[in-house]
Amino acid sequence: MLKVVDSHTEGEPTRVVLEGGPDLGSGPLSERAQRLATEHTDFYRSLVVEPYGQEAMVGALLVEPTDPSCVTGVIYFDAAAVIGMCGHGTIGLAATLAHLGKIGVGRHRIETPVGVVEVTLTDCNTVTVQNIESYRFKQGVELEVEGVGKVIGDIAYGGNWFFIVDDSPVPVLPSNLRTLTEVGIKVREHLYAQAIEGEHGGVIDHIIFYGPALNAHGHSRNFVLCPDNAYDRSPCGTGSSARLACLAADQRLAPGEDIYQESTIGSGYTLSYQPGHSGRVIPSITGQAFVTREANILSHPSDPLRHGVSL
Ligand code: PYC
Repeated sequence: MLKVVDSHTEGEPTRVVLEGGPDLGSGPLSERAQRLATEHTDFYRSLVVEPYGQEAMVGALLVEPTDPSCVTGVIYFDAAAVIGMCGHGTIGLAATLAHLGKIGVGRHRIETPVGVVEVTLTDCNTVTVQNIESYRFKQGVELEVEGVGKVIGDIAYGGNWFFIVDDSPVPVLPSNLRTLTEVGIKVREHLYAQAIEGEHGGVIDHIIFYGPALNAHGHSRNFVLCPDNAYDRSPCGTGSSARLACLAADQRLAPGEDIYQESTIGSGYTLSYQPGHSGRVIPSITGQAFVTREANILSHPSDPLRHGVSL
């Protein structure tokens, strides 16, 4: 039996696995994440897809940290991949740990496979994540995508790899969700077909399109395609980190300056950065999460759909 706590961060769901996960051994979290990805695919997938999970859900498996100054270690995954870091998931995790009485208002460190991040809990729902150092790898990469046309974007890292298109080929509006998703998938397939990668062969499995904000205080609105082809209901913490690195590199945003990033559904994050090493940035992402469910997941050996619906 698995003990989980579900939450949503600005509309994007997170499922924290407290107990009952597979034994991933000890050692660096990056190695344990690799073990989860290769040896326990059915386990992690089943938690975030129907009938046991839900669309867009990201899982957060709690593990023992190697760094004793951290309140926990965590490995994030969606239905298609184990991912390096997750911004909305970390906000959801902090709200979950507060709900369980494991952390209080103040600053706490959390270990992920890509490094230690810091969370500041302002109240039981409001969390600021100070993410790992983020950077732009390539600027103005021009693609000719079949059925879409010319698409120009930056390749940037914020804990995951992103292709960031400032000038969305499709208006970023909820009414265009289906088209945004289809075009995002085509862009990602084009990157794969052309072997266009992040640094050291990093797989670019997230695509972001930007358009004008719909609210007066918004900086811009984004659409984020995740590895499992679901779109992020929040503005994506790691994607926003990667974008901050691009804005900083282009001198379009000063250190310490706040912007409000709208998501596709109209929720949002307050974002800013401080300079990091070698032109990188240290992003801050502030948003709210609400715990929605405490549950025991029962997996029935006789249930043919216990590993999830797979079409
Ligand atoms: O918030 O970083 C994020 C994220 C990644 C995938 C879904 N959300």
